[in-house]
Amino acid sequence: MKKKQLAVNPENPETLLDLKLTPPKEAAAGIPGVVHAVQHVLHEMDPVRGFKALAKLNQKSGFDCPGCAWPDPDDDRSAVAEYCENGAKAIAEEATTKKLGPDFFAKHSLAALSQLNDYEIGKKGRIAQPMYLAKGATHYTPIEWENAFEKIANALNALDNPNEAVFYTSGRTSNEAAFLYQLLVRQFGTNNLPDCSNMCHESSGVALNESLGIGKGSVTLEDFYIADVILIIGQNPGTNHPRMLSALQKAKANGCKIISINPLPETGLVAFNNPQTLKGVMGIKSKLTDLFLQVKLNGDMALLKALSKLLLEASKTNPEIIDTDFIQANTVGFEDWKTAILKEDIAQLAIDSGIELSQIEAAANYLKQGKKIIACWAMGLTQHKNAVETIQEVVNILLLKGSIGKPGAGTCPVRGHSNVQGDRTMGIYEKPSPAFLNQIAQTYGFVPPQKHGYDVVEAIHAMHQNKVKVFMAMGGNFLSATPDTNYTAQALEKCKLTVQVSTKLNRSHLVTGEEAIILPCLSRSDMDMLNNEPQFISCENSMGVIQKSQGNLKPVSTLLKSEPVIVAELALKLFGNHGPVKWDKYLQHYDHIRADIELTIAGFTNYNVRVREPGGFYLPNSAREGKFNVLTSQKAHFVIGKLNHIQLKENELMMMTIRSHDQFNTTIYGLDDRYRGVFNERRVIFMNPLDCQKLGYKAGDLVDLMNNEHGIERIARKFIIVEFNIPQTCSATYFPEANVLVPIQSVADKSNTPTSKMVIIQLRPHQG
Ligand SMILES: Nc1nc2c(c(=O)[nH]1)N[C@H]1C(S)=C(S)[C@@H](COP(=O)(O)OP(=O)(O)OC[C@H]3O[C@@H](n4cnc5c(=O)[nH]c(N)nc54)[C@H](O)[C@@H]3O)O[C@H]1N2
Ligand SMILES: Nc1nc2c(c(=O)[nH]1)N[C@H]1C(S)=C(S)[C@@H](COP(=O)(O)OP(=O)(O)OC[C@H]3O[C@@H](n4cnc5c(=O)[nH]c(N)nc54)[C@H](O)[C@@H]3O)O[C@H]1N2
Ligand SMILES: [Mo]
Repeated sequence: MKKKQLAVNPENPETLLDLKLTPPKEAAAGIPGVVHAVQHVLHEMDPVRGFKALAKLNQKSGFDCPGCAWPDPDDDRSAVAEYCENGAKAIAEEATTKKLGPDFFAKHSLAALSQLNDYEIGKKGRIAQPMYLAKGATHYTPIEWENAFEKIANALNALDNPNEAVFYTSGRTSNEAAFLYQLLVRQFGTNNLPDCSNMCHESSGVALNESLGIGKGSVTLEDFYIADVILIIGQNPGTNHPRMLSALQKAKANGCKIISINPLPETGLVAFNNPQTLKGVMGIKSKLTDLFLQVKLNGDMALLKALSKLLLEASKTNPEIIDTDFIQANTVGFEDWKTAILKEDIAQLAIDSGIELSQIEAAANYLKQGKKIIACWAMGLTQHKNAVETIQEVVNILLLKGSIGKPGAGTCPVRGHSNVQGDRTMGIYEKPSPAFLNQIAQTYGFVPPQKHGYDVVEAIHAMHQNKVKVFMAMGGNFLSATPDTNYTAQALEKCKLTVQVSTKLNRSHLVTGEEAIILPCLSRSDMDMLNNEPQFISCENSMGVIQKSQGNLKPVSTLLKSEPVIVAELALKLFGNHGPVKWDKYLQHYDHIRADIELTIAGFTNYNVRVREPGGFYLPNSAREGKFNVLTSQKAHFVIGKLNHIQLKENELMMMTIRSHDQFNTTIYGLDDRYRGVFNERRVIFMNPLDCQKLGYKAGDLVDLMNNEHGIERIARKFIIVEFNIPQTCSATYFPEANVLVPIQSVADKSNTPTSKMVIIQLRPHQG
C-alpha cells in the first residue's frame, strides 16, 4: 500500500507530552536568552563548528542570518554577537552535522515518518543526497542529480501547457537564485510563481501600493533612533524579530514613546534585558512600551479610526496637530476621508476595538504631540479579512501627521523570511508588472508570458481541479504553511510530480504527487564553491538594504548543490544552451547572474562592485524620498476602510494562529514557549478565564477544536486549555498545528492572504 491517508492526517490526535506552565515572563532576552541559544547550537554540532558559525552571523564579512529580515546596523555592529537567541537557533537548525543518508530513507517508509510530529521530523538532520519516490513506492531511494533533472525536465516537457506547472518559493532564497528561478519559469512560459509572501505580507504590499505607490516600507533603521512615537501593531518582536528590541531601546533612550497594540501582552514588548549591554546582563530591564492597548482580534480598524477621529477633532482648535501643508501638497482623498471619520461614533469605535476610551485618548495624546511617527506591523494585521484596508487606515494616520518621506517617520511592515523582500524585487511574483516583463524581454530577447499566474490559494484550488500536474518548491514547507491542511494534502496528491529543493526534511516531502523528488541544497551558513572559487550570494532586508552573504561552514555532504546551480542545471536540461538565455555562463561565477540582474532590475547599478562594499547598499525608495508613484495621481491616497462587524455565536470563539518562541514557521526548534510560560507542549489553546467559565470548561481540560465553514467540517483534536490574559471571545493556538482549521475560502480582500488570525471555532470535550 502506498502512503496516502497515512502520510499526514493532522486531525489525528498526536501524543500529548507533559505540559508545564509558569507565569509569563516579564522581560525578553537577557542571560537566559544567551544560554538557550548556545544550548541549541551545541546540541546540533561540535563547539568549533558552532562558534565558527556564530562568529560570522550578521557580520559584514559573514553571512546573513537565515532567521528574520530585521536589518543590521549600518555602522556599530557588535563584534561578537550581532545576533539573537532565535537567530542562533536558526543556525543550530541548519548547520547541524546530523544528516540523512540513503540508509535512513531505506529504513523509514513514508508512512512511518508520517507518524512523527513536526519537531521530530525536523530534528532528523540535513538531507544529504537527491532522493526519488517512484510511483506507488513506499520509500524514497537515492537518485543521481543528472537523472533527477532529466525526470523533472521530462515531466515539464510532457505538459500540454506551461500553466500546468506551479513553482513555489519560500523566502530564504537568495537574490541570485530567485532571479534565475523566475527566469527559468518565464522562459518555460508561465507566471505561476506563488510564494510565502502570499500568506505573509501580501496585504501590506497591496495596501501600500494603492496608498503610497510602493509595496515596501519606507523607513531605515536610523529613523528609529530619532522617532517621536513608534506604533507596534500586531507583531511579537521579542520572539520573531528580537534584534528590533535593541532598536526600540535606543529609540526610547532618545525620548521616543512606544505604543503597542496587541491582544496579548507579549513579553518583549513590555520589557527587555539587552544581552549586549552590561545592564541587560545584570538583568536590569528596560521598559519598552509606554502604552499597551489590548485590542480584540480584528479590532484594529475601529481603534485606528477612533485615533484619527480624536486627532481630527483636536485639530479644529489646534491646527498644528495635523500636517495640513503635507496633506495639501502630497495627498488626495483627504476631505472625503475626514468626513467619513468624523461621522463615526467614538463610543461605538471603542467598544468595537475592545479598548477603553480613556486608553485610546492617551494614545491619541502621544500622537498629537509627536511630529515623527513610525508604524510597524506584521501578521497581526496582514492575516485578516479586511487586512488591506486596516493597513491603509494605519497609513492614513501617518499621512495626517505628515509622517512619510521625512527622517524619523514612515511605514515599517516588518518582514518575515530573511530574503522574502528580495525575492519579490527579483521577480518572484505571480502578477508581474508589464514594465518588469518588458525588462526581461529587453535583456534576453524573448517575450515572457503576460497572463498572471496563480498565487498560493489559487494554486491549491488549481491542483484540486487537476489543472496543475507538476509542483516545484524552492524551499519552504507548502503543505504545513498553507491553510486547510487536509484540502492542501489532497491537492498535492493529485499532481503527477512534486519536487522540493530543501535543506531539511518536512511534511511536504511526505505528502506528494504520484512521483516525488527531493533536491538537497546548500544553506546560508554553508561554504559555496564553484569551479574552485568561493561564491557569495546577496539578500535584501526589511529596509531595502542589499548585502552580501557568504557561508563559512563545510557542507555536511559533497552531494549538495547551491540553489543557483540547481536552477541553472535544470534550465540547461530543459532548454539547452542555444536559446535566448545562456544558462551555462551562470555556472561559471555568480557575478554573471548579478550582471544580468543589473541589466534587468532598477536600482542595481554597479551591483557587483557595490555589493562587495561592507554593509552593502540601499535600493531607491520613492516613499522614503517623499514621491508617491500612485498610478492615477502621483499623490498619496487617503483610503476609507469599512468596519467589519463579526457576530460570533454564543458558543464560538475567534482564534488566531501564532508562533511560539521555539519555532521558525513550520520548523519546530523545541517544545517550549518560554516567554508565555508554556513548556513541553504545543497542542494548547490560550483562552480568557471568563470564556472558559461561560463555555463550561476549566484550565487543563482536553478539547477538540472545530468549525464548519463553507460546509466542510474541520476538526483539530486534543488541545489543552491554558487560561491566559487575552480579551474575551478571543483565543490563540500555534501554527502549523491549527492550520487544519483555517478555511481555504477565508481570505483577505484584494491580497487573497489566508485569514490565519481570524478563524472562527467551537470547542467540544475531546473525543478519543
Ligand atoms: N523566531 C522566529 N522568528 C520569525 C519567525 C518565526 O516563526 N520564528 N517567522 C518569520 C516570519 S515568516 C514572519 S512573517 C514574522 C512573523 O512575526 P509576527 O507577526 O510577530 O508573528 P505571529 O506569531 O504570527 O504574531 C502575530 C502577533 O500579532 C498579534 N495579533 C494577532 N491578531 C491580531 C489582531 O487582530 N490585532 C493585533 N493588533 N494584533 C494581533 C498576536 O498576538 C502576535 O503578537 O516573523 C519572522 N521571524
Ligand atoms: N496558520 C498560519 N499559517 C501560516 C502563518 C501563520 O501565522 N498562521 N504564517 C504564514 C507565513 S507569515 C509564512 S512566511 C509561511 C511560511 O511558509 P514557508 O516559507 O513555506 O515555510 P517554512 O516553515 O519557513 O519552510 C521551512 C522549510 O524550508 C526549507 N529550507 C530552510 N532553509 C532553506 C534554504 O536555505 N533553501 C531551501 N531551498 N530550503 C530551505 C527546509 O526544508 C524547511 O523545512 O507560512 C504561513 N502560514
Ligand atoms: Mo512570513
